[in-house]
Amino acid sequence: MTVFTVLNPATEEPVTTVTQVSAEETDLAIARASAALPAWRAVAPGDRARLLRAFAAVVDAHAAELADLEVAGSGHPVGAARWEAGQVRDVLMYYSAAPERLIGQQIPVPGGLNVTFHEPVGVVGLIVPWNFPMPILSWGMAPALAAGCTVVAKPAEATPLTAIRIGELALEAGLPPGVFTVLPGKGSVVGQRLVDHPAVRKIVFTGSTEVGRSIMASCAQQVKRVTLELGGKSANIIFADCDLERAAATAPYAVFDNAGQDCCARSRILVQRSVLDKFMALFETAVSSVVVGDPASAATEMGPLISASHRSHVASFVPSDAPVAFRGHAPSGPGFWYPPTVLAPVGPDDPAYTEEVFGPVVTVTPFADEAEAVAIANDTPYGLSGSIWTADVGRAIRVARAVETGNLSVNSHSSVRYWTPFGGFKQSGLGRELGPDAPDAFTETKNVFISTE
Ligand code: TAP
Repeated sequence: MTVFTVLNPATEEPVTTVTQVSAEETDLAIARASAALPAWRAVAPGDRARLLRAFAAVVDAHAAELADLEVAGSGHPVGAARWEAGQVRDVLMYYSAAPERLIGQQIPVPGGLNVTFHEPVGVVGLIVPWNFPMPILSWGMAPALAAGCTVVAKPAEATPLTAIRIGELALEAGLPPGVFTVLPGKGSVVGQRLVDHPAVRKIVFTGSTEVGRSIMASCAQQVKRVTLELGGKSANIIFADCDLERAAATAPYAVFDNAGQDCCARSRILVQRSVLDKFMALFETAVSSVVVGDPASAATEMGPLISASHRSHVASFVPSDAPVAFRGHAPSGPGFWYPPTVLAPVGPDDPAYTEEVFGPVVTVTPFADEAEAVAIANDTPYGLSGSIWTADVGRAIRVARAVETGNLSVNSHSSVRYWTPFGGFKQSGLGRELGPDAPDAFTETKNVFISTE
């Protein structure tokens, strides 16, 4: 039996221990999920909808408890953690409308008609990273359950607490046993078993591009369905004609949210050269104002990094001779703290400029014109997110169409909404989550001819 100690990233104190699931126990859970599938897919659509709404209500009733768990176990600021618990409720409510809307087609053909059905794909394996344990769990869980699939979820080893609790709340809400199961454990054990087990018909993976690539290769052995939400290195493109004060004031939150441990982090700021000096002055003021500290305090905007090893990884992008333009604050003493850090000017080969740091480190690069801004933004194997700041509507649309990325915002620093599609171009992923079509990704289309002769 392996036991994992969850540490509070803000204090380095143990929060609790979690017994990790073995490969054999994973097989048993998959067998229970397979056994639960026929009855779950047969639940009348309206009743499945009611159960998902009941699940949402139970999550809502425990939102404060879930948020406190995320503060203690993941170091998220309490304001963010409450929003994240609310997101689980909202995503469940949104997809509770889906069971009654899994609508097929009727296609006229000679001698009869064809009808299509959306059949649940089967048991879904959901593999979740440590950076947003609650929202990312819900993004896969809710549409899969709505589509009539059963779900076996593996939270990240470091942050299992909220997922375990949400698994308990599902039972409390009345979901039948085996329909939604949470298995804490290692990716190399539980995650790999979900990928390899033939009874698991689809994998929904969110995590690093490196692990995603190997999961895609393993899934290919069984032609297993897979959705991949992977890394990012997104650009925040600031044109001279924009509201520069607003662009600078929000730029810290575009990259330092969740201490930069955000796949959508706009970790490359591109600024039109004519306003570079003015932007840097405004940005320095904004960065120094970010409130970094005790995650349990309502005023805190940025907490610690997840672990000591991750802090070492982030720090490796800022060697002693790094071009640090300025830094924000971070507490000293216990906790995996790292201050918001701005690097400029950076060379095009600097790893902080080319690689996903997944921490509060951002680079600033000047550009001359629209064509150069687009070329720099696209000069990355990733394509997940990004922002464009300009007062010119035509340019906003031209640049939004030209940047090879899945989710963009214009004159805003955020682009993720559960009722709009989310996912990446290039090595940022495969497939889309969220939005109205998400349940379709958990179904197979069955086409049936009915003779009228
Ligand atoms: P990973 O190391 O890739 O881990 C993600 C999940 O996969 C964890 O649950 C992990 O388990 C599991 N895993 C590891 N090896 C596995 C294997 N061989 N088979 C099956 N599962 C395995 O990523 P991370 O460090 O947790 O998260 C950071 C990365 O996720 C960043 O690159 C970030 O950009 C990306 N991310 C992307 C998005 C979207 S939506 N595109 C959102 C959030 C994060 P363990 O915990 O045991 O390692």
